[in-house]
Amino acid sequence: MKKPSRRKLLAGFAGAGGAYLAASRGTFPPACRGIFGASDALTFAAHRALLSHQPLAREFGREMITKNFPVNGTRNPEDASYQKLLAGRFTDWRLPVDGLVSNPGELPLSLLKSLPSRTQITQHSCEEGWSAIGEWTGVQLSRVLERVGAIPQARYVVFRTVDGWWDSLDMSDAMHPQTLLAYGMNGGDLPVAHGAPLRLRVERQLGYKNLKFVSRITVTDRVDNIEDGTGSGAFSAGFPWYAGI
Ligand SMILES: Nc1nc2c(c(=O)[nH]1)N[C@H]1C(S)=C(S)[C@@H](COP(=O)(O)O)O[C@H]1N2
Ligand SMILES: [Mo]
Repeated sequence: MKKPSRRKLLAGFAGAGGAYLAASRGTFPPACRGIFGASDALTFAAHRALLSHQPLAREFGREMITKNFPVNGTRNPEDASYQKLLAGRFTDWRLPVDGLVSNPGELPLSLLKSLPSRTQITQHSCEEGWSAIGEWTGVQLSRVLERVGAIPQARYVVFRTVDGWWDSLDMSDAMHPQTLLAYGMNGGDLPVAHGAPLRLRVERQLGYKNLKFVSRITVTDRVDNIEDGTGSGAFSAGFPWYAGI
């Protein structure tokens, strides 16, 4: 038999520790297999155990804003209905919200903009190894969830995007004060390349969790019955679900 590598052993311990912590708190990341899964479970459980008072990610002064914030991934979705909405400057754009909510429906962009807003200057860290500081303005996801009446059984919020990405947050991250549905960047409208008209900002998680071009949100008590059951479209490509930093 091949001796397990040190890395695998460590991952095993981390996984067991993570699983123990997670189980003792009655919470698990949806997908926790493989090497990434083990350490992701540990980060997740450690954050939930140690950071249960919802600490804020660091915020910066305006002078720290990165001049040319990189664009990563989709720059301008080809989708025909997206292009039509873009041509109309997103005036007819709406966000469908469904699932475990007492008021499902489609929220116009103007309504999202009329809710109290939050602006935060934070550092975005891409899993590919770059980071940049940007100013984001939007509505806290918690306010949107309150508005649509997310019911107490709700445990996750699932996000879909125009370009076929999807991901989920558990309620702790969904309700975090810095979790935004952002429509503004660096004092102006959110540029198309950065996900117009609406993107997710989750400041304590890696770049790919910050979905651009959000097209639907679904409130749910389980993710094992959605798509491949892993909770994240990035998981099958080898990226952990939680991705906490
Ligand atoms: N819908 C969608 N969301 C996405 C991506 C994408 O290609 N499509 N790229 C992700 C990655 S890997 C990163 S680092 C950030 C990049 O955001 P930016 O282009 O505004 O820098 O968006 C994330 N969200
Ligand atoms: Mo990224």
